[in-house]
Amino acid sequence: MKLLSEAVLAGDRLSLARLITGIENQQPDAYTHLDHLFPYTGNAQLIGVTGSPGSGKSSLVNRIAYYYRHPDENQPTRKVAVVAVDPTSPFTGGALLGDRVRMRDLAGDSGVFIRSMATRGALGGLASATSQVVQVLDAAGFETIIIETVGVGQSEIDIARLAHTVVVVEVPGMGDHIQAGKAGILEIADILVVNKADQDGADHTVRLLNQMLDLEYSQELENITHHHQREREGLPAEQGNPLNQWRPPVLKTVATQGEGVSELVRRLNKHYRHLESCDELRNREEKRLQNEFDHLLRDGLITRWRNEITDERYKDIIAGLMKRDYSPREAVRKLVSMGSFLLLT
Ligand SMILES: Nc1nc2c(ncn2[C@@H]2O[C@H](COP(=O)(O)OP(=O)(O)OP(=O)(O)O)[C@@H](O)[C@H]2O)c(=O)[nH]1
Ligand SMILES: [Mg+2]
Repeated sequence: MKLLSEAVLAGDRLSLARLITGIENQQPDAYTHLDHLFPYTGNAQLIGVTGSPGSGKSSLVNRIAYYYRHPDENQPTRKVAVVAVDPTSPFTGGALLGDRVRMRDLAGDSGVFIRSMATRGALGGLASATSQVVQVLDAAGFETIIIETVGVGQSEIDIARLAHTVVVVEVPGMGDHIQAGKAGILEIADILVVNKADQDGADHTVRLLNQMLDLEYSQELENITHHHQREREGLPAEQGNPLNQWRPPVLKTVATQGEGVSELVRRLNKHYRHLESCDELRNREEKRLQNEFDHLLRDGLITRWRNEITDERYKDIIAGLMKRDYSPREAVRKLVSMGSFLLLT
């Protein structure tokens, strides 16, 4: 039973691909292998790359991966995996244009593994499937795992939460778009990239983004002043130490030429060290695991409850709600406090 997960641990690529397919298809034995692999996870640096369609994410991810494989002198090479998640595409299997581009540069390198994933059913399912695929790659010894996803909607935010560092890719001349998507960008970006900097208006977009960040972080600055004042007065630090704040840098890249990529990788690594130094790495990991556990627990309890009661009983409960005999919240409270899921009075 353990064979497949052992082969994955030993670095067998075919087994790795098979297990990922099993997870995508929600095969029960794939989950058993995932359980075997769990003790070997938690080591990889996870990078999320998101942005509008066509902004150059795949080209950039390709360059980042290549850079980790061929770093500047005195830097160790790293094994890199790429998971390209496309919430809008019903297809899967590595047929995306970006992947073909990638294949050309990175083909034949056993230190690189690239995989595309697409929507199957609910988006929440996609986020958890991505999380599981990342766990497999982590256990398989990939030191850096890049998760690429389109847009900045809720599904991307869920996927972004998996990553230690989130890169949001913009392109020149997106002023109005930036205004509209401001909240989403600021919520998730650790690093902002203006790609296609070979096109007009790149500097303008960089300025816009910096202004946006200045507004956001002037508040942080006040918090820091407040923090120092408390320190001088010998008062204990308040929760959420503002000195832990990271102001996202805004970088320019030309992904097609590889310009700006070494600086981007330098900042990626710097952000990772920043997370380490303020214990944020542990906090994020804890939050992530807690989230996953809560989700599974909820799913598990719902499944168990639905297996225990008949469809008729379920309809009765809903009918009670329709008659306003009890509210949904009251119904849940009663069902849960009774320990048995069978009765509702
Ligand atoms: N001029 C210019 N073109 C670029 C640059 N980066 C990417 N492109 C081009 O932009 C197009 C889209 O690039 P992709 O890397 O596929 O963009 P993407 O964001 O992954 O696209 P989707 O996955 O479809 O959302 C391609 O034709 C690239 O060659 C750049 O820095 N400058
Ligand atoms: Mg792409």
